[in-house]
Amino acid sequence: MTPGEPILNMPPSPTLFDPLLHVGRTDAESPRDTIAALATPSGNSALALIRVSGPACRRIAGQIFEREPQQLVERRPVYATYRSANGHLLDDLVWVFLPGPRTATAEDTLELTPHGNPLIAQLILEDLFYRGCRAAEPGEFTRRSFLAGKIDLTQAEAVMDLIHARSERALAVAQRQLRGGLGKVVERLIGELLLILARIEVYVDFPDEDLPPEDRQQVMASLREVLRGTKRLLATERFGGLLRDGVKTVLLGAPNAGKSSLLNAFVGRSRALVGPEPGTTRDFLEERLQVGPHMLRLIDTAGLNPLPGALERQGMAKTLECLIEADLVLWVLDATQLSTDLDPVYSEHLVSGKVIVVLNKSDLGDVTKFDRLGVPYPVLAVSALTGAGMAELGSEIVRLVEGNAPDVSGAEEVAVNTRHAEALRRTTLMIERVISGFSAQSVSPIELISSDLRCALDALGEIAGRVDHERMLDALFANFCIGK
Ligand SMILES: Nc1nc2c(ncn2[C@@H]2O[C@H](COP(=O)(O)OP(=O)(O)O)[C@@H](O)[C@H]2O)c(=O)[nH]1
Ligand SMILES: [Mg+2]
Repeated sequence: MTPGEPILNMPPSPTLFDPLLHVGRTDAESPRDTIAALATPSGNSALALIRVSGPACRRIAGQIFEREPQQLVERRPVYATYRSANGHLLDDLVWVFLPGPRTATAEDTLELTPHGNPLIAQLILEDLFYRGCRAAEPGEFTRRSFLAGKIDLTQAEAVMDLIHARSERALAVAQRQLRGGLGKVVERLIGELLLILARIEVYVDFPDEDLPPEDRQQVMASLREVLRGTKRLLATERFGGLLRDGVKTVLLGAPNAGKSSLLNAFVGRSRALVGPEPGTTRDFLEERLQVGPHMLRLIDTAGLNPLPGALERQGMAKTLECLIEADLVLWVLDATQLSTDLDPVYSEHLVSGKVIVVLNKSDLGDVTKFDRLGVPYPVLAVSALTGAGMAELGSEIVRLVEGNAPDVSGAEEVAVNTRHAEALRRTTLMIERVISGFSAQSVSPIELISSDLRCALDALGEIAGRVDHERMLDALFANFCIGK
């Protein structure tokens, strides 16, 4: 790389642009804004990425890199010097011009890769704004992708999930959703519902005719099938939460059992205070850590002292709150003074499938005799001090978390978020209403049934961001004739 004129010798940005040197939008361009933003975090790094999208990209790239807009190199990286509109050298960088519609936003796109200095990025952005771009709103590139029909809403959400995923498993599910995994499942359900609607809707226009019993049965069978589908999707909500928010894991136990030591052993450093006198931990503290393919939010709590002081009592109230919200409980027992006594206030929140009993201080006691603890949870002996048994504990945690994984195999594996779940609950409700409307005891008028079905379709359509299903309906109806 040939270093250009040093950045620091440039005049400060307010005086950088000569107002007489105006280069605005040309009339030929469509009224749609061309947006620009830094796509990488603002900070010092080897490189930064600036994205520009919109109709002015070609003109602006032509101006900056001094080429005829029609003769821009397309889809290939070009190394060049970036000069601002008033002739200042801003950086040597690589740029790529991607003509629409074969781009993420379907618009002409320009990507610039300057050196990763926030000052350079800022100067380049100011120059781009001066040349007619405006600052992109948060998520605006993805939004344009969605509006252009390049991705559905679930894929737009998956972009966010992918960026924020903190575990391998969360990444894998986000990747699948980004590839349209969830969208496809939802589309299939929509397709089935549309067929049902088409089948019964013809009778709305012919009130004298009634749905023949064999059609009625088929419709019922299809409805039940769709209902199974929506319920299967809904069942993935909990796992979706574990992936997106992390597995809220609470260390519970008597004072001195070694809860704080376990937290430290997990995170591999001295995070929590540890001490021989009971009641060291008064407040709870949380650490995020990776266990296998999952992200755990491990919470150390105040010990459960049967005779607490005032401050300890407050700490224990917090422990109870954490316990109630926990996805997973590590119930820590001291192997040298074994007791599974637990105040019912706490024990009532111990649910099989989300509790592991951790026999700590196995380096001091004979753990073989503790097979007979008589608790309905898996029991593992560990030593926070020596690290013995910690790997096994990790595996057991992963096994329990995976126990929540939805039972849908392979390519269909998806995990819905709260927005999807809310729409799915409405869909389920509507389909259940339709099914009972069809049942022998309470036959609803066909108009009512069809309107409920449309509500179910709308709710499902919301998941993918599809609001208008009329067109698809038209196409479908065209293939139907009365009596079929
Ligand atoms: N020998 C041995 N001592 C431990 C072990 N884990 C914790 N301790 C000790 O037990 C005491 C209480 O530990 P701490 O983590 O503060 O317990 P907490 O009150 O449950 O948070 C400290 O003196 C620790 O050093 C262990 O696995 N082996
Ligand atoms: Mg402690």
